[in-house]
Amino acid sequence: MVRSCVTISLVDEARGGPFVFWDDLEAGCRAASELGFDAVELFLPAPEAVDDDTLSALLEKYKLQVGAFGTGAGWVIHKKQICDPDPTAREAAKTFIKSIIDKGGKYNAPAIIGSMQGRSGGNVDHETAMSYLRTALNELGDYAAQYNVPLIYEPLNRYETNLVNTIADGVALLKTLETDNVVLLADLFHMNIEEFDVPQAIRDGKGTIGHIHFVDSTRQACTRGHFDFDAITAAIRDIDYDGYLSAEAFPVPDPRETARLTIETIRKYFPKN
Ligand code: LER
Ligand code: MN
Repeated sequence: MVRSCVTISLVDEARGGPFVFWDDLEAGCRAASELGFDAVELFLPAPEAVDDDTLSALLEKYKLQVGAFGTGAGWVIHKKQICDPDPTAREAAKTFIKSIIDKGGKYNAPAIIGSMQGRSGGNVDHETAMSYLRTALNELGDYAAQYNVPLIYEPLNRYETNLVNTIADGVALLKTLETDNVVLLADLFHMNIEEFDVPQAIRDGKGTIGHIHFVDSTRQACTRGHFDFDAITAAIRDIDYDGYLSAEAFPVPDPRETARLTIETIRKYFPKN
């Protein structure tokens, strides 16, 4: 069953980024719950930014799950990436991601690797960068398995990485891994830039897509762009997707309206019985 999710960012350095609710975890959870979301996707500056008792109490109070924890703060605040030329820095990047995986383990929530993947360039040629990426995904995928959750890897558009830009390249990458515990994140915003045909790319990702950033072509809420959600949701249904549709969107015109339009679109195509 498809489940609904909305982002909450507590990362000051990510301001201006595509997150719906900001700064106040309880206010975000309250709004998510009032609007009928199943879960929240959390962007924390570091795992200890929210203590476990506080988070557990909020989830219980507002009847929410955590859909996933983002690791983007590892890049925007701590400047750690898994393709760094310096081996010590690569290890530090993996250590940060492990700390987010540990945090998620308490909530049955996977971690997402997006901007922390980095890119090739400078002293790191493409093949070397891909080998660093594979090494990290193997290690971190196996690490996440102790919590019975996958590790989520996100192809990004060409302006954010030059490693993996499409779902097809993501599928090919997964085939080269030793671990079977990594899934792909299909972010419709990145796909709008990189894919020939977004619904077909979703179909081609069948069996590998474990999380979806559900957003319109403008990176605003569904209906505030030119996507054909009839076609996109038909593809999501065709692949028997049963993960989260998560609103990672600019809060335009405001956070609540962004969340409302997202859940309205989710409910239109995936009504609750
Ligand atoms: C994160 O989910 C994402 O989509 C990236 O664009 C953030 O840099
Ligand atoms: Mn995304």
